[in-house]
Amino acid sequence: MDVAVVMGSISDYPKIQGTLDVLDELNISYDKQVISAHRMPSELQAFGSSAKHEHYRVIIAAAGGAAHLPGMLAANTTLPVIGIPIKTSTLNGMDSLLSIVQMPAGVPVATVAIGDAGAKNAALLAAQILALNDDEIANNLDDFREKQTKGAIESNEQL
Ligand code: RP5
Repeated sequence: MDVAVVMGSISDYPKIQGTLDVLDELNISYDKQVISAHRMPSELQAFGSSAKHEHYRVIIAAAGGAAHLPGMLAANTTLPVIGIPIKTSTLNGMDSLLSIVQMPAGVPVATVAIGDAGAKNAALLAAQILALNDDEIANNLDDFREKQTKGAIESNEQL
């Protein structure tokens, strides 16, 4: 699999559907699993440490609230980790965003926006990383951008 999609809770699953849809659209292979940083700390460490040997090339990690999952995965691997801050009901995802984005120097997490745009952009950013060494994904990305541009231009017809 090219991409590991990891979420902190099954409650995050519906909120990252956009990630999976974009990965499907670009024909990128992935698998998905729940690994809670706080409820499954040993599993988190084992997954992070073995991710490269499992031949993943990018990790997308979604978490909400005290969102330590992306950062702790990044601490256990040198694969690129993209963090999705889940929109929470209590603090609207600001808690998730700040937990994910404020990594200390030395352990980066590429953090996308809160909400649907972030979920989709996480997949697109993963695709752009993979496209550096994969012509099929590069072509699929070009098609995606072309379609997107065409859609934006054609939206003028609705005015
Ligand atoms: C985080 O806590 C998860 O990523 C989720 O967004 C949040 C709440 O989890 P649940 O209590 O719904 O399982 O670890």
